[in-house]
Amino acid sequence: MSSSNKIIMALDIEDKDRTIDLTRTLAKDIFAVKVNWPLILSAGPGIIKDLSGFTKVICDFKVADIPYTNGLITELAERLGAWGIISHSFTGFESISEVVKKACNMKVFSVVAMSHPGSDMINRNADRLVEISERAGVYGFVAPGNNPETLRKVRAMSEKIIISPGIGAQGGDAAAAINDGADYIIIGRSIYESSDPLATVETINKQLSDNIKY
Ligand code: BMP
Repeated sequence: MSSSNKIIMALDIEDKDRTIDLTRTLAKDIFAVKVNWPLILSAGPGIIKDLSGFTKVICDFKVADIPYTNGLITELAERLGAWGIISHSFTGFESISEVVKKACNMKVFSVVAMSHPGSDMINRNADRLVEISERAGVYGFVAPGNNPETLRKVRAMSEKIIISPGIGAQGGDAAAAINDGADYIIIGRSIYESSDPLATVETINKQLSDNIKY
């Protein structure tokens, strides 16, 4: 539809054909798709290339290893055609730096806070994680769209792109997350489990254009 599309579609599904169909159908109304281990492990890594024919693909690999291994994972994701990659940052400056170094043209998003119950351990360190990620030169952050206080804190610390999960199935509201500082919202189940995913995306896009305050 337009470059103002703000939905990143989380494809945590295992059916390769359905994934391709969904992406083809939704591509013009979303910003990107996000692929995670359930899809990669069931459909195989070639799905990244398949989907990148329709839209941008963000590999949600939550990279969290020593710098050397992080570098290998990053190079492979780039070779498979990913537009972006999600890495953890709690592993430290050297580890996240290696992802940035090996990413070349890929955008690196660093997880600085999470959306699930029990994520307080990582969330209370969000400011340190933002600081090392900024220093490493990441493109943007992952911060929770269902936790306004933490999301606003991350937004106050940086002007970089923030992508926010936790919308719908995890209780967050799409427009509220954008108003709290997210640039894009990550949504999975409430779209792909709905009876009409395209109509659901169109409804969310309308809610966003009606309710975003700039
Ligand atoms: P759903 O809308 O179905 O809850 O999906 C959210 C997606 O965002 C999942 O792919 C999940 O792995 C991811 N995610 C999350 O839910 N919370 C986080 O803090 C970080 C994530 O990447």
